[in-house]
Amino acid sequence: MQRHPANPVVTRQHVPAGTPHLTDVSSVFNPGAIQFHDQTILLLRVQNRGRETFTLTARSRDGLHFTLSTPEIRFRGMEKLEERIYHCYDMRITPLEGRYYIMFAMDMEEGCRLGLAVTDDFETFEFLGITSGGDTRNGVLFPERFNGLYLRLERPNRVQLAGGPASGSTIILSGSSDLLEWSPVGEVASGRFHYWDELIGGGPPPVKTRAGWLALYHGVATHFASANIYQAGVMLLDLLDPCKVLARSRYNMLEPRESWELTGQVPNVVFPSGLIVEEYDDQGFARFDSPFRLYYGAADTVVGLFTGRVSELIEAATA
Ligand code: BMA
Repeated sequence: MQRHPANPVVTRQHVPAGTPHLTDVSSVFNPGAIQFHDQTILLLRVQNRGRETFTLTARSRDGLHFTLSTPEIRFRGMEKLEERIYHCYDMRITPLEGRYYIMFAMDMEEGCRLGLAVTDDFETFEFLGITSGGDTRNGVLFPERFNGLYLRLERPNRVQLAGGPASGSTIILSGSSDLLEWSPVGEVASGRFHYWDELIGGGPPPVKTRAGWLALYHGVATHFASANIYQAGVMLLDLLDPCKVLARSRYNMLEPRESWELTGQVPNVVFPSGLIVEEYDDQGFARFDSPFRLYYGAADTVVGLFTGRVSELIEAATA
């Protein structure tokens, strides 16, 4: 597995001029990613110099050269919410039953909630609702139902990072019959204190393989006093009962090393959020020899691309 030599593949320079509140932005990062017909689409988190957050669409035919569209995405129906919403961010795109669902974090007065939107064409987006009660983040929807139940990974915020935002050390599985009301099903995995993944959160939506669900995640090492180091790792979850962890990477598979991962708005961050697997078999399992593209946020400032084969992700989980 390797970083693409053309990294970082999306930066703030990609934002076209012309929209006043999107002029000379600070950062473009933590993208959701999907292959849509012959295009790779990214939903990017963009921050301007007012530290306001917007979601921009990026499109590419080769997965490398992206064109960004302005203005930002408008989630139809969100304007009807009475509560104040500060930021919507970290979009995860899941293809499910012929539509594309987007789960994202919403910073509100009482903490972080999970919002859900849906699109069929990546032109118009319908806001479906706030789908969590308590403070939670990193909501990641599975691409199919399990005995009629929709499932998602989420990461309740229970830990306060030193001088920083609320975070958490346990990924749980929740279930829903309508995608709107969710209740916990069980615990999936917790942080391993003293090691690379002390605090954890789900990454891109899980990918089905014959070895289990490939679930990339981020882990934060907090024990370096001045820095939280965000890294990426991978778990394999049981195909029928995703609460069961079959394997989990002892080593991170990607850590901040390049200058643009080590330096930026928030130093020492790689944040895996968009995974595209090229080839699936006719029963919907990702092929072991299929190439993958992982789009990730680096230092909360730019987007990186990491590539390899599905088999290498599985090896990383079992190493
Ligand atoms: C997490 C989230 C991510 C962000 C990371 C590093 O808590 O807010 O969106 O990339 O922190 O700042």
